[in-house]
Amino acid sequence: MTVLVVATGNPGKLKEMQAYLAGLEWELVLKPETLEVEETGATFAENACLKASQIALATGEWAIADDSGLEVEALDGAPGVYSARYGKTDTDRIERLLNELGNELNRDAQFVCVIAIARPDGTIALQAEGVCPGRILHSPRGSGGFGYDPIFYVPEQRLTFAEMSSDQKRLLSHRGKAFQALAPQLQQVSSQ
Ligand code: ITT
Repeated sequence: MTVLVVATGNPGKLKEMQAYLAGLEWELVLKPETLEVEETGATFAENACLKASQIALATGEWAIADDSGLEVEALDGAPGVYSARYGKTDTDRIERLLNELGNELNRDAQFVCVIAIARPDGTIALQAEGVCPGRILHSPRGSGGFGYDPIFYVPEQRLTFAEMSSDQKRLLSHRGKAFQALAPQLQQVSSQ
């Protein structure tokens, strides 16, 4: 089985990525904690490719990275690629977002995720994007998931991501959609 380094330091993402990759012909290995990549890109795609490429080059193995974030319409797309840097903890980030949005009536938002897979020489083999539309609540609801999940409400399900089971979030989420788009190629690449 080919080794695939999962290039994330976010435990919430890691858990979800492991679930999407289970059953494929890859031997999943965690990124060494000390190996960090500076996210200098202006887009999710640039940052996903940067992380996958640099971790692949540093380890000499295949690597997979996820760059994702929340785009809020009334905030002109913020926090976007800065979602992780919007505050120190998940609670701080949620509080800041709710403060900035205040009583704004337009609560429309979307989660975006780009997944990139790099070969051991750092070149990108696969890339896919997934988007999940929703709304920002006025206060958090639910205890599952991670990050902004408690304030991200999906109207069709009448639930926040944090109120969904992991299977439900997996089917609907931005990350789920990116992995669904990658699935056929993932199978091919992993069995080469
Ligand atoms: P790595 O770069 O090490 O993977 P990170 O947390 O820094 O971890 P990003 O730069 O991609 O990752 O930032 C994404 C941020 O967007 C993340 O920290 C969360 O706050 C948020 N986010 C992404 N996907 C999410 C999800 O499914 N649910 C809730 N919040 C999410």
